[in-house]
Amino acid sequence: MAEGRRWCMWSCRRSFLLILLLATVLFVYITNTGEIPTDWNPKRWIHYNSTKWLNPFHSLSQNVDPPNMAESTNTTAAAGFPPDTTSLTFQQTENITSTQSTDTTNLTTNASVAPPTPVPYVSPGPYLVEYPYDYHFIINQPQVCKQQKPFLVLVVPVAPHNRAHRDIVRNTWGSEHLVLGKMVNLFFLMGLHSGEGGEQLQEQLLQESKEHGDLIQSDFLDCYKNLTIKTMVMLEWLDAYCSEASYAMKIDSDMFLNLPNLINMVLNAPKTNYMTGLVAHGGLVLRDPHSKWYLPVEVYPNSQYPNYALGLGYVLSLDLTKKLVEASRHLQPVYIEDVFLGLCMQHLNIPPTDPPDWGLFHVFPVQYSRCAFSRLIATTVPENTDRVWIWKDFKKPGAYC
Ligand SMILES: *[C@@H]1O[C@H](CO)[C@@H](O)[C@H](O)[C@H]1NC(C)=O
Ligand SMILES: *[C@@H]1O[C@H](CO)[C@@H](O)[C@H](O)[C@H]1NC(C)=O
Ligand SMILES: *[C@@H]1O[C@H](CO)[C@@H](O)[C@H](O)[C@H]1NC(C)=O
Ligand SMILES: CC(=O)N[C@H]1CO[C@H](CO)[C@@H](O)[C@@H]1O
Repeated sequence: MAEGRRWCMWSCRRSFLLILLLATVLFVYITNTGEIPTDWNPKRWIHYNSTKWLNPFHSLSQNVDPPNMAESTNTTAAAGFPPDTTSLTFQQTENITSTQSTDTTNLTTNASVAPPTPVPYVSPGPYLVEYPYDYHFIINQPQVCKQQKPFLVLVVPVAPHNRAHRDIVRNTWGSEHLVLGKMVNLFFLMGLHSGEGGEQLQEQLLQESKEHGDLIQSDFLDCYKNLTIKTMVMLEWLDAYCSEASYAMKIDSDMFLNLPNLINMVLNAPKTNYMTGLVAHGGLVLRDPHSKWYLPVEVYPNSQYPNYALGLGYVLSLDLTKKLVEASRHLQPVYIEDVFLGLCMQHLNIPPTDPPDWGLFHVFPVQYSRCAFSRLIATTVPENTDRVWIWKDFKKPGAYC
């Protein structure tokens, strides 16, 4: 199957030039950049994300920047990819092309540049993902939105093996389907399990899907580095199967969500071109190769990202799904999913909207109290908190504050 995909990558994308371009880019990465760390450290994530979004409020940018963030002065107003970068890449491509045309057979012996035929798969390198690409849904719920006509669709990205997280969500905020008279549907989105025990897990997923009817699985490899693929596949799915809904929210499985407050917010929000959440203003591009969110200058030359909504929970009007998918075709698919959506929004010239109140979305865990949680929309919760207990306590009748 993998071979099939690789072959398809080759034949479907007719353009030999493109492959060569990717090969060049890969070559440049391999020679110029370090590995990014594969571990996943939530504390660093929180630190980094909070750094990004705190900047505008506390002018902390100079104090809390990780080291090595000082960046070239060459930042232009437009945060796209300046012509310089592109032309540089193309120059190299032409160079390889001409080498190839005069010396076809010997190109393959220089295997570090282009893999030998007939396995022409070319990795996009560590900072870009394989998107756009014709991924397919293996588990799908094509009828749910058509039949239930939700006002709001919740999509929770989750790893295939993470049944426990799904069950917690199903037993807490995911259990609410009619909120303030509005229909809400919940879906879990995943890719293919990577590693041992794939077949058995797949059986279990099919069973779970029969039981709950809320799983969506696409055939990309599910791993942290592929989150951008997950997000784009989510948008494609929403556009294909839930385009009649008014709003969608992407929310991580370890969050607490106050649905009535969310519904209240969107009932007073614009109906189109609307995206909100915890919007990072002037987020800095991390240039330390050891950072979890490192991006080399070659991939993104500006020192700041355009405004973007942090990935832990953001809301968008459904009209945006199609537009974002279209916009993504014009951009380099960087692996940092929320940043990539920010770049797509910038391409569309639609800035993300700040929430009506800064207390509504929290990236720092909020200590649980009925009063505090009654005033927010979404928050991370302290590690090792019993989220089912919180939920039960929160749903008890009585005054919140
Ligand atoms: C690549 O291009 C540069 C400048 O265009 C040229 O000097 C160099 O000889 C070329 N290399 C090859 C292998 O064609
Ligand atoms: C390929 O390289 C070999 C030596 O590595 C050489 O003998 C041969 O002539 C080259 N073929 C072409 C087409 O240049
Ligand atoms: C991301 O998914 C693609 C498509 O399934 C796969 O080829 C690639 O290896 C994955 N990336 C990683 C880092 O696993
Ligand atoms: C960079 C590199 O390895 N170039 C080699 C490509 O292959 C030709 C012929 O086999 C060699 O002469 C080059 O040195």
